[in-house]
Amino acid sequence: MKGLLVLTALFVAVFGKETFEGHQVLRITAQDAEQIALLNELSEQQHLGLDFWMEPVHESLPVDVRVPLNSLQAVRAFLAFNNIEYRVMIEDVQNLLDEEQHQMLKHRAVSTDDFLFSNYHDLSNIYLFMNMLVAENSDLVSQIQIGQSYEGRPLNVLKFSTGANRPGIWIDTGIHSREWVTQASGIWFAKKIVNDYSRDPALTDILNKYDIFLEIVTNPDGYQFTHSSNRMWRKTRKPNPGSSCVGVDPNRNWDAGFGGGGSSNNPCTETYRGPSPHSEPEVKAIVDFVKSHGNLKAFVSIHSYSQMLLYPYGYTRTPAKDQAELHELAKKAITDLQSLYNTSYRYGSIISTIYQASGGTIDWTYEQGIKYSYTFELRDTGRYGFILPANQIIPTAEETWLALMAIMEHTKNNPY
Ligand code: BHK
Ligand code: ZN
Repeated sequence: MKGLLVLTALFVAVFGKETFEGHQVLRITAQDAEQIALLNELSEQQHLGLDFWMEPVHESLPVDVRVPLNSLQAVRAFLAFNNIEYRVMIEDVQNLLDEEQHQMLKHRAVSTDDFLFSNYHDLSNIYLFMNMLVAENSDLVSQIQIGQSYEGRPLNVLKFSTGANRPGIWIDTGIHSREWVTQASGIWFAKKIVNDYSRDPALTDILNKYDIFLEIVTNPDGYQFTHSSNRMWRKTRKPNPGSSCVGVDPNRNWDAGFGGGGSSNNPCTETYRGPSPHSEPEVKAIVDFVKSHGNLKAFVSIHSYSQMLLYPYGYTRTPAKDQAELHELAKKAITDLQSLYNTSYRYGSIISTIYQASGGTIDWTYEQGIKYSYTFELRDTGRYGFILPANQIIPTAEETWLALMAIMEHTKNNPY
C-alpha cells in the first residue's frame, strides 16, 4: 500500500494532475467522545489516505472527510462496525472538479472592468488583475511586495491609501490554498474598494482615515499547486528535511502558543506546524510587515468553509481581554452579512467555536496588540466544501463585504 502511494505520487509528479475519481466526502456524526476517539484512530491510519476537511474534535461538530475510492470499503466497514452515523455529502469529488474546470474560462481580461469576477482564476490571471487594478487607479492603489514565497513568487499586497501616515487595516485571503472562494472574494473586494471610494460615504470615510492592505494570494505556491497538480492542497510547498511529505500549515506556524494542542509535529499531516515559529517565508513576510508597519488596528484573515466569524484565542481557553467587545462586534458583523442572502454564521472564540488550534494567525496578531483580529470561514457549510461552485463567488463576496464594513467602521469609530 505504501509502495502504491509512492508510485501514485511519482506518477503525478511526472504526468500531471492528481485525480479524485470515486473519492467521496462523508459527513460523519459522532454521538459521543468514544466515537470521536475512534475517528481519531481512523485518521492515524495513513495508508487510507484520508483527508479530513473538518477534523474530529467534539461530537457537537460534524466531521467531513474525503475518502479515496480504494479506502471506501474499509472506511464504511469501520463506521458500520462501530455504529457511527454518516452520510455521503459528495458522491464523486472528480465530478465536481470537472464541472469547476469547465467553468474556468481561458479568457484573459484587458481591464478590470472586463474581468470575470464570477469565475475562478489561475495565479497568472490574479497577478494580471492586480497589475491592471493598480495601473487603472494609481492615485488610490499601489502594490507592495512584502517578500517571496518558498518557490520564489512575489508576495504582493494591494495598498489602498488616500494619504500618508495612516493607521492600517489588513485583510488576507488564500493562506490555505484550496479555499478558492477566498482568493476569488479577495479579487472582488479589491474592485469593490475602487468602485466605492468617493461613492459610498461609509467606505470613503474609512479610507480617508485608514489604509487598507489586501493580500489576495497569501500562499501562491500552494495556489499554483492546486491548479497544476492537486486541487486539494492546503499547506505551503516547502519540503521537509527527512520526510517525503511537503509543506507546513501556515495557520499553525505563528508564534502564539506554537507547538500546543491542535497542531501536529508530523510533516505528513495537514496541521503540521513546521520546525519553528515563522519558518515559512509566507508567514514571516506578514510578521515582518506587521512589525515594521507598527500601526495596524484591524487584522482579518479569511478562510473557508463552515460559515463562522471567529476571534482569539485558538490556543488557550483563557478569554481574550477584549472578548466582550469582539463578541458584540462579531454579532453585528454577521447580522449585516445575513441581511443580504440570509446566510447564517456562527461566531465566538476559535477554541470554543471550532476547536483548539495553536500557532494560528490571529492569536499572534492579537498578541501584537491588534485588537480587532478576526478570522472568517466563508461559505458553505459542507454541501460543496472547498469546491464551492463559481456561481456562489459573487454572493459570498457581497455578503462578506457587509461584515468587513461592520468591522472596519467599528475600528474607525473606536480608535485606540
Ligand atoms: C481558524 C482560525 C484559527 C485557527 C483555526 C482555524 C480553523 C481553520 C484551521 O486552520 O484549521 C479551518 C480551516 O482551515 C478551514 O478554513
Ligand atoms: Zn483554512
